[in-house]
Amino acid sequence: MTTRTAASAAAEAVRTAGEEGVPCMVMRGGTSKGLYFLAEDLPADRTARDALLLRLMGSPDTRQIDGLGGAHPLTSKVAVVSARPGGGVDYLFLQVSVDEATVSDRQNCGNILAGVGPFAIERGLVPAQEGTTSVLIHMLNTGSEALATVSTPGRKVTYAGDAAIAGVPGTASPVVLDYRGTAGSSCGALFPTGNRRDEFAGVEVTCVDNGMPVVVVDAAALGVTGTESPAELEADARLCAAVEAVRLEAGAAMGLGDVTDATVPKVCLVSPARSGGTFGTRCFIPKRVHEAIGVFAGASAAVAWAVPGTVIAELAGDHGSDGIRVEHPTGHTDLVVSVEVDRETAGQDEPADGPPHQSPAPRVLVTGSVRTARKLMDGLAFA
Ligand code: NQM
Repeated sequence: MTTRTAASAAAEAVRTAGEEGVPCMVMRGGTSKGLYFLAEDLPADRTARDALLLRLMGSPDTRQIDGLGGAHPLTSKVAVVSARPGGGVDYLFLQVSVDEATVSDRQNCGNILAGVGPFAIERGLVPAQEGTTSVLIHMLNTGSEALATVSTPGRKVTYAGDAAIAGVPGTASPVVLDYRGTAGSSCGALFPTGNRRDEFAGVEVTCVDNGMPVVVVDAAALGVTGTESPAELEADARLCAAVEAVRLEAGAAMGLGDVTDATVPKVCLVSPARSGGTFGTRCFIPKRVHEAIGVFAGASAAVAWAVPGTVIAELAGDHGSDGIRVEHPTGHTDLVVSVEVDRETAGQDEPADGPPHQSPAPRVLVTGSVRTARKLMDGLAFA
């Protein structure tokens, strides 16, 4: 399509959606909130689709006052879902920028993912079973998969339940998620630089990708404790500049190219646990600081913690356990992350003489979490 035709297709898509509306479900997924669409209800042309989504969200505008977005990256998200030939569903995650006219598919979102199973059942893409229904979700952003188990008593999705997740008031029905193929799914390798430690912009880091490209840094190395609030961290201009300098160098070394305008990699400041968890986190996503932590960002940081030789491997915690409690600004996220490592030799320097260690590369065996989701509104969205 020429630029001119793409622009007029975009204008036409927005005009039609302004008059007729677009079928849309608003859901909370985990600690995020977003708009869920069937792919067939959005324009197939990308320029037209993005123009429509920007208009629906009210972007660009720091308040998103003329749209459905919540004026924060965590509430300016979109799931596009369709039946997958051969079974299950396809899920494309789109991050709609709040204050810029951009829509990005460069990252996945494990929180919005929590609503995809319920949405797919509600829209009839997957038949509900008695009791629980499993939905195999193919995550298009990373090419990995999630098996979501959704409560469906009486063959109907139920959102009421007794599962609590930190960062969300009250309780809701659990959505149990098992992930497959997350290791290296964005960057091609679990440790994308080939190292367990690197130095970027004068700071020692570990670059890791277990579903999300993450640069893990010991908070102390950046002169903070890791207990500061997101607002305090965002107000610290020195810190934000240091984080961004590290991120730009790390992103290139992780094979992500120039990440100036990209939402990945995230930079996760890690510190000792303070409330009985495994370790504490403050996650730059990347300009704002997460009020909790992304599921895949947490699962990636967990790998860094579990593997000897990384910048946070020495943090306290039971390294024999697969249950990992990631502390964050509004509580904690429980994850199951099991990594096979050779603890005797992994991370050690190669011997100066004699044959190199034959220790196998760490292998992620299991990654899983429990999230909740809630249907907030189902109807037509007007552009
Ligand atoms: O890491 C926000 C979130 C996310 C990402 C972000 C996420 C994940 O909604 O799996 O879900 O990091 O931009 O928590």
